[in-house]
Order: sequence, then structure tokens, then C-alpha cells
Amino acid sequence: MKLKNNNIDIFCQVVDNFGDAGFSFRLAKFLKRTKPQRQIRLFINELKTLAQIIPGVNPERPMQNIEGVDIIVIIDQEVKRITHLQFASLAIESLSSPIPEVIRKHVHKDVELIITLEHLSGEKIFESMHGLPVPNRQGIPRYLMAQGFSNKSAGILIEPNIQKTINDVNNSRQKWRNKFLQPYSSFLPSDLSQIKMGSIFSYEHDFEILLTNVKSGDDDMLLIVLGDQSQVSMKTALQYEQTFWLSEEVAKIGNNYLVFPELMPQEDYDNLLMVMDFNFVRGEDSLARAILSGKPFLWHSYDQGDNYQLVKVEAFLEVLIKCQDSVQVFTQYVQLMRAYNWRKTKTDNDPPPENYFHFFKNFATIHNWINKLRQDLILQGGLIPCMEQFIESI
Ligand code: TRH
Repeated sequence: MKLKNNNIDIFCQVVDNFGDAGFSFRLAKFLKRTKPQRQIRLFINELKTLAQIIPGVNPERPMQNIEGVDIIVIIDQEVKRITHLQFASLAIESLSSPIPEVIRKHVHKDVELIITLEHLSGEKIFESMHGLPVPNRQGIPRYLMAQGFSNKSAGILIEPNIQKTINDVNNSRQKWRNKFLQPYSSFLPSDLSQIKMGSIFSYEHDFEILLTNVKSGDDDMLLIVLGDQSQVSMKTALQYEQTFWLSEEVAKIGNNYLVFPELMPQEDYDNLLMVMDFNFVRGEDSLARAILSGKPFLWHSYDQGDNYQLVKVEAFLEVLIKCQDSVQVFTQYVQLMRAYNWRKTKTDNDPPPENYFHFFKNFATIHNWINKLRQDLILQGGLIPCMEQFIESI
């Protein structure tokens, strides 16, 4: 399909958390970087969320340009200032966010193709929907694209020149670590070279077992705990330990340190994942970034009710099994991922046992699997080239 222009309008509805806004802005930014001469606009229902993770975003300004992306807030009462716009030939409904009702007819007048982009998932059902047409009353060509891990899906969102970014960050690992830890340096040992460092970004979770395992593990650790839900959960678990608060943001248990920073700018967070020894991530956008970091990680999947998130976790493990090279270590990893993602339900109240020791002991092995998965996904090309090929093919 040949579109009249190269411009793209992305529609994003922020429902909860940071993933919707964070992913949609990332998509807009990478599309702009791929072809800088085209106009990329992000239409979004609120900016408070994005402003917390993207430097320069002013939540009070309804229109602004950040990193080449025109960001436009859609508020029902002020929709008149948008309806006169010429809309792009391609509209992307990011993470299935519908084009808002108030401007839909104006968009429909200009748009030639609508892509409804689904959340990242390894589930086969999503693969089977990838590329299917979505019928609509206006008769506008509209197709569903499903992000995923196999070549039957649209892949994951990857920036242009990812290999250069990986090399650059790896080559300046110490510089990045210093940058993240500098504000707390007076409370931390001057030599951190023997300490294993990890980041923790999770939903609500009982971290008592994690802390017990950290305290009695072979290595001393430093955990960087990010986001309200992880911080509240971790601070609750620390109440059951002999904890020394060295400052409001730094705690010590045994020889281990926990640091509680504010949320970081998104690109810093991406780099943090690359320079840690391991990461705990959550949701889909940080899952994709954890894979691209190449570092061992645990994924906390968004609570879908009735433990449905376990289906998403199993689907991801089905992908990872193809990259693993030790049945024993993989079995232990699977058990931990299942236990970590289990949530209390009306019928099931007994949490499966969590054991972090195997994960901590096998960083090198798990690192190899994640690296293999990363290489496979990079070779596959990722979401942006896949979308371009798809448009050409229809
Ligand atoms: O914020 P999330 O929990 O978002 C989730 C998922 O998107 C899920 O699909 C959705 O249905 C649910 O919300 C409502 O997790 P996710 O997807 O990993 O997004 C986090 C974003 O925040 C990601 O873009 C990385 C960014 N981030 C920072 O920029 N700085 C930080 O310090 C941290 C911890 C995260």
C-alpha cells in the first residue's frame, strides 16, 4: 500500500501506570529517529504520567515538541483547537487505544490506514490475530498488529542503532553506575566492585523471602528500588528485618544496601537496566527493555485477576525455553517466575514457595539465555521494520 504522506499520528489513552504513556512516546520517538523528515504526532489524554519519566514534558501545555515528536493533549472541552488539523495518512492506535470519539470523524476524513497495535505478549492467540483486517463501518483499511517474540508477530519495539547503544553503555558501565549512585555515595562503601547490583521495579509484592535470601546469600548486594509500589512493598518487608536507615533513601540489612530513588528519566532507566547485574521488571515496556539489556531478570506481570497473568508468564517462558542451555537452572527459574507472579485469589490462598538462591547463583547462565533472546529479536528486526514491511505488503 502506498500512502499519500509519511506522517504518522499515534493515539494513546493513559489508563493506569506508566506503560501506556512510556511505550507510546518511545514508539513516537523511534519512528521519528528512523525517518527524521516525517511528522510524528502523539495524541494523548493526559501528560502528568509522561512528565514523570520524560524530561522537558510540561503537563500544563496542551501542545509541545519533545525530541522531534509533537505531543498534543486531547481534552473534550478544548477539542476545537485540534479538529482543524490535517491528520496523517497512517494512524496508530497504540496499545489498542481507540481514536477518541471527539475527533474520530476528523481523523477518518484524512487517514488512509489504521493500525491497531496490541500489547506485547507471547500468547499464541495474539500471534494468530497478527496482520488480520479489522472491519469497520467507514470501510477504512484497518489492521491489527500484535507485538510478540516470534516471526509470526510484529516483534518488540527496538530503537534504530540498538547495537551501538548497547556497546556505548557497556563501555561506560562504571560511569553510568557512578551517576546512579553518586547522590547516595556518602552512605555506601567506597569500593562496590565486589557487590552485586540489581534494580527492582514491581507491582505490590511481599518481599520478605527476597530479603531473607539476600541476607544469607553468598554475595553482598545493592538493590535500587524504583516506583511507589515496589518501594512501599520493600519498606514493609524491611520492617521484619534488622534495618539500619542510613538516610531517608538508603537502608542497610546485614552487608546489603537498598537505595530508594525517585523514578528516573526513561533513557536513564534503560541504561540502568544495562549496567546492573540483574533486574526485576514489570509490565510490558520494561519487559522489552529488560530483554534488550541482555541481563538476567525476573518479570512481574500486571495483575489480570484470577491469576491470568500466569498465562502471560508461561507464554514468555515458552519463548525463553528455546534459548536455555541447562534444564536444571531453567526449571528453577520457571519455579521462581511462577511463584513471583502468583497473586492471592478467592480460591487459592497458599503462595507457592519462592527461592531466589538459584537465580542469584546462576546469573552467568541466565545472562547467556537473555543475550540469545536479545540477538534473535534484533535479527528479526523489531516492530518498526515489521510495520513498514507490513504496510508495503497490503
Ligand atoms: O507502568 P507499568 O506497570 O505499565 C503497565 C503495562 O503497560 C500494562 O500493559 C498496562 O496494562 C498496565 O500498566 C496498566 O509497566 P511498564 O509497561 O514496564 O512501563 C513502565 C514505564 O516506565 C516504562 O516505559 C519504563 C518507565 N520507567 C521510567 O521511565 N523510569 C523509571 O525509573 C522506571 C522504574 C520506569
